[in-house]
Amino acid sequence: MRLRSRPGWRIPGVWALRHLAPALGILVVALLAAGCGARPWGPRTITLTLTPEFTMEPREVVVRPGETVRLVVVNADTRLPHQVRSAAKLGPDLELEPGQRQVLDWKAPAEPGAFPIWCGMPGHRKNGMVARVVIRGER
Ligand SMILES: [Cu+2]
Repeated sequence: MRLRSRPGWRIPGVWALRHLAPALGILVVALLAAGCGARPWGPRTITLTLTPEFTMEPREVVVRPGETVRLVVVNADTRLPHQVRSAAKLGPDLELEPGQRQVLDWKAPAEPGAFPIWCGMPGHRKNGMVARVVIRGER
């Protein structure tokens, strides 16, 4: 008696569907995920987190000259208020209550440069509550 393969496996179209559909699904998901990072309809979002360990995360924020970004500042400390201060040219000073979150659309200066930002609460800057905003790249 001859062994017969299952009918579905003989038809190339069905084979292709069975084998390629999952791969296509992954590709579509990957493209969608990538698309979310570079939304053409709004500024990209940068999250700056103020931590109970007296740090700012990330330590460095890189933006293009004149770029507008949606800045989400999160005070992840549930006990203490923290601040984000900088040279006046960079932007407004912020103060966040414990657990508070502020969202602002912020436009980077037009000239390249590097600016420190820090928490102005007594002793916090000295304890490492600092970061750097770097403006570089194409306008
Ligand atoms: Cu602080």
